[in-house]
Amino acid sequence: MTEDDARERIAELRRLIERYNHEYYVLDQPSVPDAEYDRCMRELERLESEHPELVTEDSPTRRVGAEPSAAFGEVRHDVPMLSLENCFDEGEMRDFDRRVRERLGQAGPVTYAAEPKLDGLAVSLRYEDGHLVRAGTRGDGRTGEDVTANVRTIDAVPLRLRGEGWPAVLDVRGEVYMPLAGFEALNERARERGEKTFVNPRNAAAGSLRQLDPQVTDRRPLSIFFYGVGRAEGVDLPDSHLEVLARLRDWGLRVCPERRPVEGVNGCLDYHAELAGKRDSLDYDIDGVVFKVDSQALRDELGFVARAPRWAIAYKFPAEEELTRVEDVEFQVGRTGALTPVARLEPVFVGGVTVSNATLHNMDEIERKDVRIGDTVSVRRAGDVIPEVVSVVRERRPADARKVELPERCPVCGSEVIRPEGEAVARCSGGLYCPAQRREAIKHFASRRAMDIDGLGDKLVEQLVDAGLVENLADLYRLEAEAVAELPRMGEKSAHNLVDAIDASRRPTLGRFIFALGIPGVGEENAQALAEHFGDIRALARATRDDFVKDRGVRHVGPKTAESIVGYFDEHGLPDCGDAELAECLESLGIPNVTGRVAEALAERFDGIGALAAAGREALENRREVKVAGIGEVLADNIVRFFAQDHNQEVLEQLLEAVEPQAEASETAASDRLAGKTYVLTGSLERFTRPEARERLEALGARVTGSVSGRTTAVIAGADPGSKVDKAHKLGIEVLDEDDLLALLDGEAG
Ligand code: I6G
Repeated sequence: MTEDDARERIAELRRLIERYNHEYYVLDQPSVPDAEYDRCMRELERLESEHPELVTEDSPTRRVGAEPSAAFGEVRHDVPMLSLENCFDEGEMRDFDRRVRERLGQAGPVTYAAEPKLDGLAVSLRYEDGHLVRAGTRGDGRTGEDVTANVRTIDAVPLRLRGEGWPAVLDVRGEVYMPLAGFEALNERARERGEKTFVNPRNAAAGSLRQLDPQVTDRRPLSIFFYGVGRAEGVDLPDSHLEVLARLRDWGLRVCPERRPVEGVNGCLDYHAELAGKRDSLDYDIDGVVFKVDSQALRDELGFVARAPRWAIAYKFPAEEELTRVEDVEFQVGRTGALTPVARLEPVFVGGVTVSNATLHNMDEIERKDVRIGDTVSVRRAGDVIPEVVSVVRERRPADARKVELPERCPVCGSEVIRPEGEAVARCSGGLYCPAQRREAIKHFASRRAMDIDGLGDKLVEQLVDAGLVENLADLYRLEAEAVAELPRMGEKSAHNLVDAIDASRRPTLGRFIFALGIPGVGEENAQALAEHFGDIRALARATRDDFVKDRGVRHVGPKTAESIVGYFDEHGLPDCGDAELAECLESLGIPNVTGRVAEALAERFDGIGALAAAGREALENRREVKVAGIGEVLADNIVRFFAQDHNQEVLEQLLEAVEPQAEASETAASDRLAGKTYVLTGSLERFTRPEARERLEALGARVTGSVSGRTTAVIAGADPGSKVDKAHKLGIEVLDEDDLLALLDGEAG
């Protein structure tokens, strides 16, 4: 490519990229997929690196240009960045409007321009001859910090103005903010890396813009809305503020799509109410609405008072964050047994209501935020969201502030509280017994995919529990129609129907029954695997951890270490350890991979060097054998713990007096057309969930198992099937797809 060709192509690519940016950020209407944008960007980067003499400051590739600096320089605002008068209720809003009309001598309604007030950071950008030359924060209104290098990294900020007719010098004002989705993602990443999270999007935006290294800012998801002009040289702007904003948009400057003219104070109040309702669905935090007299001529008449214009006001929403004191921390038990710490607060008015409780989520959060009883904390309540403690004001911590301790016993039922290692959530182990979990346990038990008790929905379960007719699962089978008929909105017929439906559920498949018990973490597939493996509920209830997972070999000895140990003895024979302890001796031999902790583990396991030398690789290599498909350590612990609870055993025994789980396919099979056939389901199906497919096959008498063996009739594979299909191919077993499955169920194949 000649230099001229490169110049032409570079110019074309820059135009394209600027257009795509404009369509994406300003018009909200991208015309090409992201991949095409990326492709253009890469091509431009390549051409510019081949032709460095053609690089310009405002090329889209140069957003992150500057080196990190030691401090921010200063920016003087020729036209000061003013502040806004605030108001907080309808009365104050009406006062503002009255003052405006009185000053203007206008009896009729004034036209206002309404815009959301973003909770971000005010900035002023200067464009000279259409090029971005400078960006500063508000600072004290006259002098701010020079954040040009950082603002250039914000993709929504054009480095060059578009279109035509822009002023030779344009100072344009806007609010830099962090979209909520980007904020969540940023915090999620920080959490994953164990780094500090940002308290709210505003702090995140401010922290991101005030980075001395623009590369850091570049990685932060910032955006901007422009809301006004400070100075425009050489161009007459329209009289209407909203028309000015339309101009800004034409020049490629992003303006808020929620902006709108409103008539008089009633129009303002309607808009304010409307936006308050919309607030939670916006992708950015707002803290109120700004109303401005739309006409510049009228604004000029009104003028300024102190440092605020008389023609504008910010009508704030109730604050969503306030400070208060943590009086105590209590633990609530949720329907799944999870213990949630709740801060009891000195009542505080926040987000439009008085808040006296706020969630602390879990023990990890308490530790991360270091919340103590007695602390002054910032509490946030946004929209309908549950109030939460956001952060602690450490300077105000009293000397007698107390740490929060996780209780050892469930505050509701007194059962042991368990918090598996490495998990944030602590749970009550009371399961079927704990009143806090009872309702949900019963709802789950009755549900369609569990015992499938017709007509026993969530509402009815609530009624039965509230009336004291059902306290545990077994009570369902003791219900009498006469008592049920007494419930509100329940006639005799419905009561009989319910009792009949409960009766009809007395012979579930073992898999459904296990699933219905609601053992933490045991879903339908696991329940089925357990049913197939144990064949009997009492055998499952008696199982120990070793029946699910078994550790073989020696701790810390992986395959490589096992191999080097065996290799060492093959090569060197039996060394003489003398009087040395086995661990010490092993460590001194210099066997590759045998570190101190490996030597300790080997010494614990073997009586002497002779026994170790005689051990084969099998006896050394540490492997965790999972005996039931899908049941790893955590689930195994959950299962053993569930059945170890006296009260769960008691309910189970009572249940088994009424219910007879069936180890094989359900006796209610609609036909036995597929009797004797065994299928394995794998991958994701489009038209069924796996449990549904299993149910349909079982209804025709087929067995559905979790692993492929010589007895498998066929493997039915959906998308992304994994190793089961490979195994089927190896064993020469037929593999069917979803269409084949449909044909099978419809009776067209077998
Ligand atoms: O801080 C501000 C946020 C939003 C503003 C503002 C605004 O309009 C939507 N408008 C003015 C005139 C000022 N500050 C001074």
